[in-house]
Amino acid sequence: AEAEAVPQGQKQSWGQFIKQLASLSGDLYSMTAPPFILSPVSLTEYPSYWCERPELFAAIADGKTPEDRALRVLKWFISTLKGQYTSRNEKMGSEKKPLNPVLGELFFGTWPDYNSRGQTNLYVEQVSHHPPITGYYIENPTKGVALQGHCAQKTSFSAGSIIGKITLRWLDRLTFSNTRHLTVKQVGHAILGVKLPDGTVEDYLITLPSLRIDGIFYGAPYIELTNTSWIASSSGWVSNIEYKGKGWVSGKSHQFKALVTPPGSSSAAHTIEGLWHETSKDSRGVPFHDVRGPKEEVSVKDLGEQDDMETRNLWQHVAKGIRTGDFEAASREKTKIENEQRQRRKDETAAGTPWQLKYFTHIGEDPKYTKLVKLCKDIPSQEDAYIFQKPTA
Ligand code: HCR
Repeated sequence: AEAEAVPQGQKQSWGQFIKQLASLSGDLYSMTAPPFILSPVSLTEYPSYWCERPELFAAIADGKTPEDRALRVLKWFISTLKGQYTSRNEKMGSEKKPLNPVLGELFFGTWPDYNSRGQTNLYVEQVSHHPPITGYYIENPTKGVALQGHCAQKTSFSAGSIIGKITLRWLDRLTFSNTRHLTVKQVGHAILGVKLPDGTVEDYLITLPSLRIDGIFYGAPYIELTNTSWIASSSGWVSNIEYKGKGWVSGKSHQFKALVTPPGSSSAAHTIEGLWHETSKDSRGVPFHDVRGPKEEVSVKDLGEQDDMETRNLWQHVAKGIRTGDFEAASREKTKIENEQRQRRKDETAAGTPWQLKYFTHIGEDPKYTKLVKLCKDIPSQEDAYIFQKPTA
């Protein structure tokens, strides 16, 4: 049963990949992985998961009170998790290793206006290659709702429990290896702005959950969310979301419990519990969110209309190789892109003209984060950010 999801010819390279993971130092994306685990999609496409239910994003603006809006923000946020963390399993059979974006890589998309919900626009730019950091901005100008954020990851490898290690010596390798997992701490945050009828803007700080990647030994990685994350509003309403997976013996995958607390209070006015990839209810049994129905994938321009730096254009030959199983072509095309990038960086250094980001500006401290983080517990008191601005020309 060992590593049963790994194709015959790739077991050795999967073993080497796991060994590399065990001595993980830094960048997971630049590690060489066997073809079966490669995704043809670049990480710059991932921010689209934030808006695959655009009607929930738009509906935040229809909230009549700060409490109503805080609940709508929570409902939209919880409803994004299924796409963010289980969609590769649904589409490709397991979690996959995304393409590692190049510096300045761009991804744009839209969700059309429909039933007066307004059009939603997505702008993504890879703001750093090493470490990989992705900046994103999602707006629904008609409704006055906008989300600005950035995301990086810190990854560590757990080699298994002590019991596991003892078992390794006297029993079989499987028992031991079963407990190995990757822990991915998401670095970064998002700020959601909601324009109110009086022209003022209500802000929400959104922090990101930690991930545990299990199933690695079997070659069938999948994600569970762990610890807690926060949504803190400038109105004073705060949601604390706790994530749990299947226990050692029982329990269900993808559980969450959210406590929604009014300004200045320490006791929750609402408790929402359920499974983030399915449904949840409040403490009176009233249904809260339901993501069992279809979602809307982002619409993207045809390849012919895309700029050289736009994700799907840039990676098209690599993606085709991965999709058609022509891994030699995929690897050749990937090397071409990487060499071209190395040369660009050398030329820039020689000319003293570093790469200029097009859509985002880095700031060392995000004032909105610094203000709203005071409503949260056990997270850094300040963070940097990437501020979106549309190019003028
Ligand atoms: C960790 C991960 C890359 C980062 C992906 C992030 C955190 C990116 C931001 C999105 O909003 C949410 C998101 C979802 C993904 O679950 C997460 C990826 C899962 C795997 C991937 C690793 C770099 C690849 C590991 C390689 C093998 C073991 C699968």
